[in-house]
Amino acid sequence: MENDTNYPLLSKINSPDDLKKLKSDELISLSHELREFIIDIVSSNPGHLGASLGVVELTIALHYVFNTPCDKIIWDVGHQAYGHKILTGRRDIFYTNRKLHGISGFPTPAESEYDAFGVGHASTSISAALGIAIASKFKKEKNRHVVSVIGDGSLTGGLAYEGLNNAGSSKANLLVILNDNNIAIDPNAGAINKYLVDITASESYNRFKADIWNALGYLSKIGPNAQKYVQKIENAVKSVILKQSNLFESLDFRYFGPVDGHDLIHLIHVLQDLKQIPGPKLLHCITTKGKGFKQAELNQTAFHSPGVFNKLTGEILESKSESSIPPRYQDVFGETLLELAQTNEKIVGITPAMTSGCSLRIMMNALPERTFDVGIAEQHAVTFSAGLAIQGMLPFCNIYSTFMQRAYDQVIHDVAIQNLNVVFCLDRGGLVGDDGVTHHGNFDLVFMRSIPNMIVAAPMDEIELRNIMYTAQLKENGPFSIRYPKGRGVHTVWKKPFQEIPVGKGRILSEGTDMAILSIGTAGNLVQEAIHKMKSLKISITHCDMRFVKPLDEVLLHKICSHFRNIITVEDGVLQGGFGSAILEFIDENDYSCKVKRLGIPDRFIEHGTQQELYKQCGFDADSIINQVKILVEKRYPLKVS
Ligand SMILES: Cc1ncc(C[n+]2csc(CCOP(=O)(O)OP(=O)(O)O)c2C)c(N)n1
Repeated sequence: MENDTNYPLLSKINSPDDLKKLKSDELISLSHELREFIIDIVSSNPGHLGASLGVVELTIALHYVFNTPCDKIIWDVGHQAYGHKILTGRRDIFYTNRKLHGISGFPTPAESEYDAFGVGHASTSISAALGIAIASKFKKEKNRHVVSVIGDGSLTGGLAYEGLNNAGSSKANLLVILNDNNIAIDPNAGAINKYLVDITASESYNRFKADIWNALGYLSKIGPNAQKYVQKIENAVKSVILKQSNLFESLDFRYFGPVDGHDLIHLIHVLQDLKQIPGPKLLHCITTKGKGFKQAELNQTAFHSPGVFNKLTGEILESKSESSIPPRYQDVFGETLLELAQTNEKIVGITPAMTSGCSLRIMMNALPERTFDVGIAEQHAVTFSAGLAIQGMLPFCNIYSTFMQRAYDQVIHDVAIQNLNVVFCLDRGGLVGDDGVTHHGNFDLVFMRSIPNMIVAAPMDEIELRNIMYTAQLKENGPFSIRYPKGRGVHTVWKKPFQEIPVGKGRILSEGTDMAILSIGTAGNLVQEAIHKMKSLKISITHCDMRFVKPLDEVLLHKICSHFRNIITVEDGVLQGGFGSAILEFIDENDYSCKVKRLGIPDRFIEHGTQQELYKQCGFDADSIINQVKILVEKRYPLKVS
């Protein structure tokens, strides 16, 4: 890209050192180029857009002022770090973002020394930054600065407060930048959001701010005495602070701002000044999500992660609601829950900040008083559901499988021990594709099946999903978990009348004589594809969709295990302790001598790629299943018992 005429400045930035050579007006031109570059690439190679556009100036200012990679910048979630990646040596490979073997969509230390901490889940940056700052103290790296950049949405997560609480008392050198764009993916929920709006609009705070900035303007010139002057100002405005009772000040942070996060030159001056102030401090930056791309500013939720779009018109090109193609699982969940809630008034819907992502939006629009977006707060979502349930409501608590990892104790302690009727709908179960390692929902079958009282269901398609959701609300079942994947189902006509599915009852999809394949969830569709492709091979297979990992359909399993010597299990989840392991346990406990080959996700972290590419990589796409069948046949195991 050297000397690219479209990007005359950006094409010369190979590391933050190059950035530091630019003059003020060039830095501003660079911010325009960086924005254009992100829009250009993300329009054809989809990823997160709005968040990165919103922090273009902040990104340039941070790398201009701080000495990265020695100084550490920790991006919360990391979906806003495209500019950071491009400025830190990954410009020419940015087109591989989120693709198989390409760069990750999130900061990843293994990818670059500029990625100070691996992220993907929200609200971790303050705790991580504090750890890094304290470690630097131990290592006597006195000049290292540590910066956490956290959004107002991520500040709704409890972990952020645990970090603030600890950091405030630690006196560690730590700068938290609150990137406040007044939205998460959907409009931000909760009282913190209101607090941030209030503090931004507050007159006395603006006066306080003016005092601080006047002093800071002075600080640039006085350098080493900065601490003394800040102390003075603090004393002078203490009464204002106390009256205002600033949340961050009360946690022993020095609060600065709010500042305009798009005024690059001012931002640079502010950061240079803050560099001289020791201890924990927070800079409140106001930004616009999607800044500089009109459609992204106007429709911030859709442009959080828009898919392919026309970079000139802003039209999103991948239609998300065509009737001629199977529906997205998330929409099946959303529409089905509304249908059920309309006849069962105990049902309430809960999401931790994924109202659009999980399509709870459908119920929220129709029944707003029975639908709750609780912020990025998975632990709270679960315990809140438990509270609702103990009073006789029936919460459908929808949490992406990967984010449910956060709330494991709440599931056990607050729901399962009390055997409460909470239906956990785990969206994005299994390999999610391009979001990669931090977002795959690979562990839920394992961690849910080990909890007493928990029913663990994984429907194979969208009709089954509807029927299992219907079943879950028919009677008091105790905790009931239903997992389904990212992406689309297999039927174009799916809104069929509800049918109850007996809990723990699997189904036989095809009957054959050579071997049995047992599958759970949507991996069953890969088995069906394999069987279809194998027709010419004349291998005759029984395929069971087990539907439930717990309770297992023991009647069906006795039948299968007494009839077949060779069994293959297939799951879109980790093999260690998962569905296949449950089958092995059954075989062992019942003294069967079947040989079981388990296909699923191996014991390593899986990176990004399309779902199909990753199924293949893990060895359970249709072709891998066929290969496994052939291997078993070729090994000439006796195919049937006796
Ligand atoms: C624990 C967890 N829950 C949910 C998400 C999904 N998620 C990704 S970005 C995001 C919104 C973050 O909002 P904010 O911090 O304000 O950043 P913005 O996108 O507005 O820049 C959410 C909910 C996540 N990454 N981690």
